[in-house]
Amino acid sequence: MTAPSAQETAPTPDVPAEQTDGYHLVVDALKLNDVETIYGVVGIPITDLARLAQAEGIRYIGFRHESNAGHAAAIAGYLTKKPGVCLTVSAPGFLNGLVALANATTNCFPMVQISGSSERHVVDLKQGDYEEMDQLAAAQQFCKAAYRVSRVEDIGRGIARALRTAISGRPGGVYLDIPAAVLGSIMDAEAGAKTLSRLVDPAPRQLPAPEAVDRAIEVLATAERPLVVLGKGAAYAQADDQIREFIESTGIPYVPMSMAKGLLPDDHPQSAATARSLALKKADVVMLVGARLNWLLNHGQAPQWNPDAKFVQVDIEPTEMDSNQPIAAPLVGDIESVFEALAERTKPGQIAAPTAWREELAARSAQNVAKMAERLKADKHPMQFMGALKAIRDVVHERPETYIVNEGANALDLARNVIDMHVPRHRLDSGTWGVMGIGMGYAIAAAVETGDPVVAVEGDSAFGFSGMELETICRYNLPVVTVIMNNGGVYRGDDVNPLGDAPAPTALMIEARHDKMIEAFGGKGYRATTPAEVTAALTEALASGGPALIDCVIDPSAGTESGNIGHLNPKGIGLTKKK
Ligand code: ADP
Ligand code: TPW
Ligand code: MG
Repeated sequence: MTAPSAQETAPTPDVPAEQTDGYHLVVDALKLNDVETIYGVVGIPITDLARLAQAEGIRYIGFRHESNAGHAAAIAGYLTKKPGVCLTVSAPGFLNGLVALANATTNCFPMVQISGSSERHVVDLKQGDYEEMDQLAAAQQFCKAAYRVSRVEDIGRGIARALRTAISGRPGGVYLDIPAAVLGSIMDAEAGAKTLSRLVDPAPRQLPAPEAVDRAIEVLATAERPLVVLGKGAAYAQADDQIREFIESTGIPYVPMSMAKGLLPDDHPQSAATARSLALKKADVVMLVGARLNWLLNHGQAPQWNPDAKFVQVDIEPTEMDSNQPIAAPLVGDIESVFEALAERTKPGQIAAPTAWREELAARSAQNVAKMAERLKADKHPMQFMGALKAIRDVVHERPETYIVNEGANALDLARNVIDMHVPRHRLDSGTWGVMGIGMGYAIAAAVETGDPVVAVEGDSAFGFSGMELETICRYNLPVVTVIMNNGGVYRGDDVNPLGDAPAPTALMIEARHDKMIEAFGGKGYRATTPAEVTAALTEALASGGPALIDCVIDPSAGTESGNIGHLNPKGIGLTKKK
């Protein structure tokens, strides 16, 4: 199909009442299944699809780059437990969105990427169509499932199937390919309406087997040093009360993974987050709840873990079991059902964390908290990460409904530790891949989906991956405050090229004024060189409720290479510091 003919097939107000077309069927199918928001970037062949969706009452949020629209859809899925929908154009737009689809799949977020595509018979013979690409084949390996709708009467089925696949079982990203010709195809309206269906029970509960529950109870009952690890699957499950009840009634200490922070408030007496190393090293029974034993948990291996630890794992995905360590008690099911079954089948007092263990962890926590307080007290000049982050922490502490989006290396690792969370699902970060570029997309979706304020704490490099979406934030006048930890580089800003004047690979412009960027779009820019200025700027920005950006000038020599995962760096030549 050539570009003009795609335009010609656009839905027009004069589609006769007794007829419908692919555009209308897509919108009708989405509405029928409660899709309220679409995140996307328009162009042939989906511009009119976006227009029609908007005209029919679906909120359309237009982005500047598809990766950001995709990240927004993915985190919307995480926050709402309903698939987030991203709309992209053919080939390049599709590929830009695919990064986010893959990232959503990796993080187990429910998302559907709907992409327009070129004419099948031209693509298949590689005749060189406008934005030609075999998108279905390309998408397969990067998502949970990929489908194509090849006939207008299959649109309803395709959308229902994509939404169910994204949300059921282990959530993930689903690709749905809709060729331009299918969007433009006409069919009888009454027959068309009959092709649509509303999903019944799209994410069915998955109950654990009673014997699996009893096995887990037995393992937990024998523990001397039990530990619960809460992952983002636990946060996603929205079984907050059941999880809290289990933890508090058993007294078992817990460690939250980064996006599970706030599931129970970070200052909960049973939180072992501040005694994490000791907890991992000594725990004899570890109960993983919606958390994979991947690199983020050192694969469950010594020396970080007790080599004799037994694992209980709660996960909806059976194939996750035994992936890294033998699982003594697999609990396959959805977290809410599993915790209900545990509550039902545990005898009073049967699982109880020994006091000695709880006290040991509490004592280590107290020590570490005191150490951290010392570090946070230091108000050095030029400003350090800690100074800026403490200021942010104290301001958002007053507003626990604030969403924190966070990416970078040092900017990520340090903010994760300093900014404590008190409400579930309010910390959104680089996740399983440690990906850069989620920042503005996550921030936009959090604001759009909830209406609550968002503070995006961004490394200066990390911010660059999605920075143009400042315009999107301003266009929709969203309550997003972007705070840049501007240390002038990837990891730090004082790396030099020993051989010449060209900037070092990790260098960024130390004098960059990110605050001026948002001013170009009518937002409020601030520049902060001291923690007091950060406090003042953030307080004012949050009170205003509008888009703002605070460029925090951080010591360029602050920060370590790769943040706290330097051990994953192959031996390299490292930094050459400025004399
Ligand atoms: P983290 O990075 O926070 O440790 P992961 O992303 O590694 O978390 O793990 C999330 C896990 O949660 C995945 O294995 C996924 O299958 C699981 N999961 C997601 N939703 C549910 C649910 N409703 N019930 C049970 N497990 C779930
Ligand atoms: C899509 C590699 C990991 S962290 C990072 C990069 C480029 C930026 C670190 O600098 P920043 O933070 O943000 O200024 P700070 O505070 O340490 O100075 N491309 C993608 N993802 C990743 N993870 C990278 C590259 C990387
Ligand atoms: Mg930096």
